[in-house]
Amino acid sequence: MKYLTFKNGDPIPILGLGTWKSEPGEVRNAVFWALEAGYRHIDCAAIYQNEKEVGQGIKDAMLEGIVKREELFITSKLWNDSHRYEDVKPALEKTLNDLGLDYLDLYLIHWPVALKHGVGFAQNREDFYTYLDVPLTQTWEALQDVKAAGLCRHIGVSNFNRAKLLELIEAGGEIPEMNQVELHPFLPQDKLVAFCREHGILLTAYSPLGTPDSRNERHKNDPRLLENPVVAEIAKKHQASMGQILIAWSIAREIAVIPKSVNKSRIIENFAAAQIELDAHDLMEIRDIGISHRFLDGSLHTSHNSPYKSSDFWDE
Ligand code: NDP
Ligand code: 1BO
Repeated sequence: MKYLTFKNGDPIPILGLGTWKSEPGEVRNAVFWALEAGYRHIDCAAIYQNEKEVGQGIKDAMLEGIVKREELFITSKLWNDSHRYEDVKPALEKTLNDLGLDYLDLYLIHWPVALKHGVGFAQNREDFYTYLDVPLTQTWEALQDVKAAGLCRHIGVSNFNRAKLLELIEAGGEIPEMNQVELHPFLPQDKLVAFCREHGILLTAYSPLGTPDSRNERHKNDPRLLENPVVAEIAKKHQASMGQILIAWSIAREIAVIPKSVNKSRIIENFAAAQIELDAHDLMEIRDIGISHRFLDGSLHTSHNSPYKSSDFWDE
């Protein structure tokens, strides 16, 4: 397995398992199969409402001697309703309790959007805080403090654009160690990637397969990464699946990647993508793919009379 390296020298496995929309009832097995197959990096979040089952998969794998805690890299994310300083530590403690762990390897601010405590998804204007009510620097200070207290080893953010990252950098404390954002050939985000590299911020690519989800009617006309002819041609050349090429593309960019699957054979297939080396010609073909699309449209955070705009989290 390839690794990326944090500034203090700690490694993060470049390929991990995503768990969003992995239902309770299936995610325990997905995590267990992943650890059995060799994954050591699992991406979680409180809002996925499945951390207890993820924890069960981890626990069972440890009990069977498949993996030790110190070999694992577990990420979770602070939900939007716990951005106030006093809410951060209890939120992290709940996640740790649900996962059955005593520390996380990485804790991220999930979105630069604050909701009133106890609100899962906003239904009206009253459910939101603004940046004046809860500045991002307040939440970031709390993350630095839970790290200092030993509850997590590394801290970072998710869905942060350059302006929001700069706001934290200019506050003068610790620079975020990770930014987890949507990244795939339809959304390479070259400027954000360059900015993060300049500031020593690692990146994780979410929705690397284009989050294909036929259950979601609203997205039925989205372009499909897993049906793109350029990706298909490169897959044929490498005798690989299209999913593997998409995963290998992030790895070639030295960006961590967290494909989600609850299917045992796809979990194994995705893991094997770490062995695929794309060449310069493949990367050029993908660069010239000519389709630009963001799958996660962010409307969740900008609707219901929200004080937030998509420009609060995205540049391009
Ligand atoms: P992905 O791009 O990983 O796509 C997942 C979908 O692809 C599932 O429907 C899965 O189905 C299917 N799939 C998995 N492997 C293959 C394969 N080899 N070939 C064909 N289909 C495949 O989408 P996600 O949006 O889930 O992103 C991955 C992870 O990133 C999330 O699970 C989450 O952990 C994280 N994330 C973080 C966000 C954030 O705001 N920070 C936002 C979105 C995601 P099946 O399970 O049946 O295999
Ligand atoms: C609730 C949407 C965020 C996925 O990580």
